[in-house]
Amino acid sequence: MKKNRLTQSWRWYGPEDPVSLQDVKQAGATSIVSALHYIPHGEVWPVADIQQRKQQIEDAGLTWSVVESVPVHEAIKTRTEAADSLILNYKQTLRNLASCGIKTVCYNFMPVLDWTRTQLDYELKNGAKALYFNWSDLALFDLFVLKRTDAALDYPLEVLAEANLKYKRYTAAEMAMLTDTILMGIPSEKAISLEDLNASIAIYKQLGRQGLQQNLLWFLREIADVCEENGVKMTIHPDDPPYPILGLPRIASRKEDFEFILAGVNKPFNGVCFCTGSLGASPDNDLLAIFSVVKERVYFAHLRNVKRDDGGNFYEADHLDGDVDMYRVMVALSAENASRAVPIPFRPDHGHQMLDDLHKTTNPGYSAIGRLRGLAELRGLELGILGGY
Ligand code: DNO
Repeated sequence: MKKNRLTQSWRWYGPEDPVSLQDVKQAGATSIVSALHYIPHGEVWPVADIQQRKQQIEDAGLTWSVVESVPVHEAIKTRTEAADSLILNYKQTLRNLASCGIKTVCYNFMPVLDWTRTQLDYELKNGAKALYFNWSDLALFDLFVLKRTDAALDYPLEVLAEANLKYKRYTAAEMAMLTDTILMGIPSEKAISLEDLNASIAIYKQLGRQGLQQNLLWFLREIADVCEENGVKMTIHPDDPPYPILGLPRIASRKEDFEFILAGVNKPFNGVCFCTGSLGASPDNDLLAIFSVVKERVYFAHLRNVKRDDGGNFYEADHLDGDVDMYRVMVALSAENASRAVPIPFRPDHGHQMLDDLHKTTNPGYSAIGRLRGLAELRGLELGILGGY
């Protein structure tokens, strides 16, 4: 009997992506993870636009399996005035996607900033480049660029000392680069401004962690009917990195957070995107323990590795190297997948900028060759674990 394999997927930013759908085919993925990044957050995605993207993907012989992301507008996360009408828009977008047959949706509930790194070209010994997160660089930005009140209270003394040294040493260009990197978010969407970030930090301070948790539950309850009626599965992406930064609350970082989210709206549509790189950035997270509590609700996976140092800084390592035990993760994921009628899609999350891609302009983390390597390694790992086809 043929064994259940995970669906090999690939993030594609759309026609502007320097990695073409032909490249994706050559890498061996069969399904695409995509989003209509050009539509401003909060607006309804028209059926015609969804169909057009779907057609482009299908014309290349691929399928559109997951939407990553339908972004949750800040007004929903903070539940301010516009939230009620924005929820109506969100629901309409879900209906429209479902009417086109696209029913797995990834989203996050991270305040203001999506994933955060302090460097996008951290050079590894072999010359490849990786994404990097360094606490003293974050502190440097926080203290001297953002100038957040009481920021110094959030960092250990060694980190503050290092940040002060860097402040004396960094050139204006280096400071500007650091600022851009932190504010960037998704490459094809616009970066946030310092003013907006400061204003949002004040709003989230007011709201607090519990307030944000309640707003997530409110959001999930609001969309529950539409998801159930249309067979939509929502998958929350873990916080990246999985701890508070810049004074912003975090609610999807640890095992308890996921237990809270899944129990809070205990319905099958309420699922998780199991992102090993995000969760693995915290030494406190036991990934297999987290997987065991969420596994039935995992409808999407991001497989990536990280290498941490003693100070909690980390770079993105090769997919089969680093602090995440990818072998054990794959064993657990494959076992769960074996019981599924619909295989779980996974994508090699990020990849090093390497070989020819070092000379190209690529989306940070999303160049072709590093991900191709990651995908090849992961599919081989899976096949070995399954013991054949
Ligand atoms: C980073 C990605 C995230 C993810 C969103 C999901 O590379 O994994 O940006 O797409 O957080 O909403």
